[in-house]
Amino acid sequence: MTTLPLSADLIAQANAREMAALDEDYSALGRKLERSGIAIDTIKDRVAGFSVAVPSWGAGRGGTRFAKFPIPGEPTTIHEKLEDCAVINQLSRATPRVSPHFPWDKVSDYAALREEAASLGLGFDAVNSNTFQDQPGQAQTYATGSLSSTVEATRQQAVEHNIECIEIGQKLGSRDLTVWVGDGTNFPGQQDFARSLDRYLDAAAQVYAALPDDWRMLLEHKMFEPAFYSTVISDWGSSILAAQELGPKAKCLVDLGHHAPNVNIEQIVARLHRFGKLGGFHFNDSKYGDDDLDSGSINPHQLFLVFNELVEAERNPRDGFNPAYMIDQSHNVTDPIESMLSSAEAIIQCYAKASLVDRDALHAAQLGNDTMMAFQALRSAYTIDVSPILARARAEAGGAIDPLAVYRSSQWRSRKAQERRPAGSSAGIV
Ligand SMILES: [Mn+2]
Repeated sequence: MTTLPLSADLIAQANAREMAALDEDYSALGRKLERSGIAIDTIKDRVAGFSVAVPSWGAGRGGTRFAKFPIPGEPTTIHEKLEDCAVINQLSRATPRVSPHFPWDKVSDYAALREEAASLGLGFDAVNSNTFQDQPGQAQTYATGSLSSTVEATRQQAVEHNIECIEIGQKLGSRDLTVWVGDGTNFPGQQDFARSLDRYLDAAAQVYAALPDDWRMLLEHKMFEPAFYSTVISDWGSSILAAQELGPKAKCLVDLGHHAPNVNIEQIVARLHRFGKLGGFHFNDSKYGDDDLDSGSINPHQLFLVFNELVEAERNPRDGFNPAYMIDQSHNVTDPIESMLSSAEAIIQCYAKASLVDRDALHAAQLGNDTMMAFQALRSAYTIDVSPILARARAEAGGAIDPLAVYRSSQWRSRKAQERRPAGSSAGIV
């Protein structure tokens, strides 16, 4: 039995007020698209079939190295986080899965947690391991790294933690393990580049060996931070080499913020797909580095270009193209529910726009070296306002035409502020 957190009547009443305007906008856009030979309902159906996972930790306020500023009513337990994730999904109908993180989301009974999520209309997505922080009572420190540490007992501890995450994930219905390690160096000469990678590969192979047949191991690369001179899995090159060495169940995960500024991420997407190694995405945006800003808030055009490659990839699948999509952001100054509603909208808009690209015209222009018309094939899709398509898909699925307005009118956060214990204000990147 599913019990969603917000009143269905509240959503229905708000939608009733918006419906006439939406009908008008949807019809007008439908006529415009029809002139280009596109049936708007086929795009709406694609939008309705698209979903993106939200991270459990994203439901809480994030922070920087300097501070975290909690808000009243912020969730502090996995149970409260699931409740907030259910609000996001109820309004957006686009985020039906939660990506958990261990040990942050540890509970004693995972079968019960799975049922609790299901009762809120949620399932679980990729499981994330954590070998970049020390936990109370932990035998070995990760100060020397984890899967690549020179200390054998530390590597072993990291391997065992990842295997435990797989076991938990099996109980939760997950099928992916995402592995990001903070391993790296801050000084030239601190570690040997080749031997560090050897140790990582050897330890990662032990985790890989524990994967069930239908699981994937998603390797997340990151150029810097917390290590600032070198990182063991620093870029997509290191990632794909490691994934190729580990085996077919190892894939690469692209976090949009984990690259040098101005890197052509859409080309990386195409490269990884070409070799059957594109396994997943962490959506966010950035201005300077791994800022973890809201998806599409800084560079929505880049997000569109990434989706353009993903739609191309969908048309030319290799090795079971089925990337795990997740939002990975740090909500430092907004209500996390509002940020994730807004981000899901930005992500799906780019997916819808990429779906509108006239691929025959694009490919013909590319083959004919007609640079301007190739560019215009992308530009004309990018400039279309697809928001009526998203709103219609949401409303038909029981979500809100205007999710932010309904969320505000629900007074969810202030009601939760009466019930939930206050969150701590410790610093910390999430
Ligand atoms: Mn990430």
